[in-house]
Amino acid sequence: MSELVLTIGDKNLSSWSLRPWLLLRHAGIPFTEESIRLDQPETRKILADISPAGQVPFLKHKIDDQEITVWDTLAISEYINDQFPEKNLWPTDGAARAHARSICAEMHAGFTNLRNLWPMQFVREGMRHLSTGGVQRDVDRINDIWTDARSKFGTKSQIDDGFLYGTFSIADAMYAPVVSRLVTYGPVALSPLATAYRDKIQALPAMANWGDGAKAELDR
Ligand SMILES: N[C@@H](CCC(=O)N[C@@H](CS)C(=O)NCC(=O)O)C(=O)O
Repeated sequence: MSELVLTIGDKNLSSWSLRPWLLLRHAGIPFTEESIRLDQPETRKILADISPAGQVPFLKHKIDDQEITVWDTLAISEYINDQFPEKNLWPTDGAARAHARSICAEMHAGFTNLRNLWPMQFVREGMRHLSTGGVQRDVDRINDIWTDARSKFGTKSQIDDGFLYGTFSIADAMYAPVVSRLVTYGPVALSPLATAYRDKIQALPAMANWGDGAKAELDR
């Protein structure tokens, strides 16, 4: 018996939850989803009781009578990659993989202006926000990252499905919440390669599915 259980937060709000969820869903890896409502009076206590870091997302892998818990988005992504090597969730080319790991680390540790001033509101549209200097710097850096990855690796890979490194990878999942923010708070000027990449991710069936879930949660 082997079962993956991913615990996530509200789909409209929880950008960190979207990342491993999209990774599993788009890669076609079966998993069970559990959800905790954030920003409720009881949220802190529930998270403190069941989540190692008191946050979502976290993953439980039940294998027979053993249970492995993994938390924090990058660690969850690495664990999924280890468990399903045939999915090639890191690019197979060494230079592309080094680039992908670098931009994932950069996303994990940075972009605080974008995160704080443009919080993910997955199903809201047309929220026009002034681009303060800090947000514009983050958007410019993301534009450079996407353009660089697509021009140096994605467009040159043997199979180019339009993802950052050609085929779907952890890096695409890590940057998916940024796509949502650019749609919600845009428009912002991007290079032609970055624009095409944003539209590619926004059009993924898994993104639509997450949006349906977010709408259903808002209606409850
Ligand atoms: N470094 C963590 C960040 C996770 C995080 O910030 N989760 C937020 C939701 S998006 C959370 O659990 N907030 C609830 C809280 O902190 O009380 C990761 O990479 O997974």
